[in-house]
Amino acid sequence: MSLDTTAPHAPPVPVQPAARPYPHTGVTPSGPGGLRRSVVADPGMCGPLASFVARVGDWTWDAVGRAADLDVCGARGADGDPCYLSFHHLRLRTGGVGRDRAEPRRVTFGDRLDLRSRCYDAGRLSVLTSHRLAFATGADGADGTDGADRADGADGAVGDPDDETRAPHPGSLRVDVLNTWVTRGEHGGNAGLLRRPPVGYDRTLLPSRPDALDPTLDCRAARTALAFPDPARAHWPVAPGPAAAVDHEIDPVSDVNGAGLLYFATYVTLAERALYRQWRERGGSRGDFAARALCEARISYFGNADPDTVLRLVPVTRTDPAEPGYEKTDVTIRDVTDGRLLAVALFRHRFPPA
Ligand code: YXS
Repeated sequence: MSLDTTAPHAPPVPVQPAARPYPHTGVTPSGPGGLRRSVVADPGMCGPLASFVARVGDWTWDAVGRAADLDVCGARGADGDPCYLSFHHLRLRTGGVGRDRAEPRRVTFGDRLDLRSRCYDAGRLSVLTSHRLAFATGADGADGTDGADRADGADGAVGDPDDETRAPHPGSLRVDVLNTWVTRGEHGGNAGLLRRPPVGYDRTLLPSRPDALDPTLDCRAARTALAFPDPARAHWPVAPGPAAAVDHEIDPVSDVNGAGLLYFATYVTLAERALYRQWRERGGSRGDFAARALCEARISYFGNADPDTVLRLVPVTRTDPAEPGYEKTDVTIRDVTDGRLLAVALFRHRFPPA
């Protein structure tokens, strides 16, 4: 290729070489059951919320493996069958206000992130992992709970920065994940998973879970009420518009993980898709949907499903009467055939970010 040397070019702007890569795999132990990890955001964890959540899942398995000194990916029960550290409950909360809110969709290629994770014993067959993720340039130590969230008392008080139960600070988000060891029952299939610990799993290596991180009561309530308990927002009216139920045939191309199970991050994709469809039916634009700031996402997993299953997702959206751009949506996911409840999810969004 020859260059056109006659064109009136502006003098070239010197381009600085990209900074040297952050230590991608920089992981250091940090107290009982804990670790600290330097992360450079790569394309696989950016964009869709589910991609980010999937990465949190990988971090979770890795953290549990290190804390419990176990090969989580190769775990097997006494009968030799695989045991999976299945996702039972996930709660993601973002800290900060307006455009500074540290939400997953803000993460882009090359961002330097500081991850602190701690695994707790949550019963004979369960592990609770608390992740705190901060943009490396952001603060993680000042009081940054969203003012409105704090005012309604929903996100907890801000206090001791080492308190594992506190709400996220500005520039940081936190994800608490409850995992339970499961295996397939004697008939195989995904519908009737059984609790089963793998050989070599020693829960005594993990510190005990703080009571404040126990989601069990909320999950039990969500299972019957089809929404997580939320007294502070109980007065919010249901947004007018169609109750847009979405049927989804499990897609073997995208929905199933390497163990043949409906992947935990797929539930997030499907629930968000139901939200989006409802948003459009209410007259919302694509751009506005993407511009909303995610304050919280939460999901309880009550069951799995085989690949030939049709799922029905029903989103119910409520709006803050005092701030119309502030919405929460509860989503149920069921097996259409027998009505079996597979999951209950919650999303809280603010629009527009101020
Ligand atoms: O009443 P108690 O105190 O005994 O408490 C009950 C429930 O309240 C509580 N519980 C929960 N706690 C937190 N989160 C929940 N989602 C939840 N659900 C229930 O636990 C106690 C026992 O509940 P129960 O009787 O329903 O348990 P179960 O033995 O009948 O069923 C437990 C599971 C885990 C087998 C079942 O919930 C299940 O199949 N959940 C779906 C798990 C799943 O498929 N996750 C997504 C895929 S995981 C994934 O993608 C991984 C990468 S992997 O490849 O590993 O699968």
